[in-house]
Amino acid sequence: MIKLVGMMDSPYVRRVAISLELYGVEFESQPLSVFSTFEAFSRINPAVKAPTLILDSGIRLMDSSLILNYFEAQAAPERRLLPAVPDALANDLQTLGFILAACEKAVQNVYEHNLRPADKQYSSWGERITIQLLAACKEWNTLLEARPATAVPNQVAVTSTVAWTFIQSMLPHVVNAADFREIQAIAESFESQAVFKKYPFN
Ligand SMILES: N[C@@H](CCC(=O)N[C@@H](CS)C(=O)NCC(=O)O)C(=O)O
Repeated sequence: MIKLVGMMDSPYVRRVAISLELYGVEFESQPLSVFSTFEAFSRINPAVKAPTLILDSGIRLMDSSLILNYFEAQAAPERRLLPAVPDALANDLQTLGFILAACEKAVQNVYEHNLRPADKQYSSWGERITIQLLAACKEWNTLLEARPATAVPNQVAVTSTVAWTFIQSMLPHVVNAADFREIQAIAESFESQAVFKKYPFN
């Protein structure tokens, strides 16, 4: 059975889990932490990156977008989470790019403040990642406003929802939900769906 290694407090692990469920791919979740279970994780993947996905063949895939590329490529047309038409695909990939940039800057912000001792923090780096995070959220919100509303999850909806839940759980003092109403509304509506509740942020 396919194994997904990593915890659901990672937006990257969570986007893979929810997407696999939507693709109809069975998998076993192995909730190892890249921090508290570093040694055990490193025995599975010496690079200690979550998510790591182990195929039945033993091949180890990492990076959520690469993992999702693999499953999107073999999904039945009605299960695909990205559009097939190039212009629509480019549009969705643009939106995903801003969401993932925001996510990366949010993770860097959390690491900077939670992992580095206060006297070792580098303020101009902290300011830079906050500027980048807020700028990416602005583009993300604007791009979502331009999309037709849908209750059917696609990759933009999945990634937007898990990224926003992560950001609002970890950095509500940095990213004010009231400034990004479209992202907030989409996250609220999808978090109430069963597939998102099956893999809660924790
Ligand atoms: N671009 C990667 C980012 C994955 C990532 O940074 N995961 C974090 C957990 S949220 C991690 O592995 N952190 C440990 C580390 O970077 O050392 C993806 O999409 O999977």
